[in-house]
Amino acid sequence: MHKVYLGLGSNMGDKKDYLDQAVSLLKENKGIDKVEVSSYYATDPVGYLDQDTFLNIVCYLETSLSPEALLKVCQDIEKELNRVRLIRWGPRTIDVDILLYDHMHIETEDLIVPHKEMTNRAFVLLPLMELNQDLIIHGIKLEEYVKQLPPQGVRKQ
Ligand code: A4P
Ligand code: MG
Repeated sequence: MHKVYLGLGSNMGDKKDYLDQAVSLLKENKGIDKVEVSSYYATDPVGYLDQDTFLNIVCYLETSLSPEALLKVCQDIEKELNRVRLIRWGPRTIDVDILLYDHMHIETEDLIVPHKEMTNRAFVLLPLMELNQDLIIHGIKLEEYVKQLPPQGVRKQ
């Protein structure tokens, strides 16, 4: 079984419901064994700022799926929940990103793992800390990244 962390975010409509539906779809998947979910975090938008507050969570999975197959599962969930993507970093019903997959480093056209922005983003690192404080990313402890984060609007719900 592979140990995987996913980052989920929503900032349109009933955000909590979109996140919960995405978690249910992950739990229903035959290739996914165990799903643990962080608290919900209300977070100020990063990147494209003129948009509504996000609700973010991180999920821990144990899965037999390959990284590519898991990416397809994430993208199918986005499709099923009718994600509308008009602006890069813009509003979305649901975004499901692969953050970490075992200790693998992947760099293909479709998939970069660890997720390329995760170490700069409080809305990813704080829920991730909640699930596993001992993670090491690019040889650096998760808590070291957290210590160096600029103050960002991230409120545990
Ligand atoms: N891709 C590459 N690596 C990965 C990966 N590890 N996981 C590729 C998932 N996908 C990966 O992503 C574009 C392409 O990235 C995909 O085709 C996939 O093959 P996308 O999700 O289709 O497009 P996007 O979401 O508009 O772009 P991107 O770069 O994924 O955006 P981010 O980085 O996810 O940023 N602020 C707050 N507070 N909370 C948020 O959740 N999210 C974003 C989106 C911006 N600001 C935010 C939040
Ligand atoms: Mg994405």
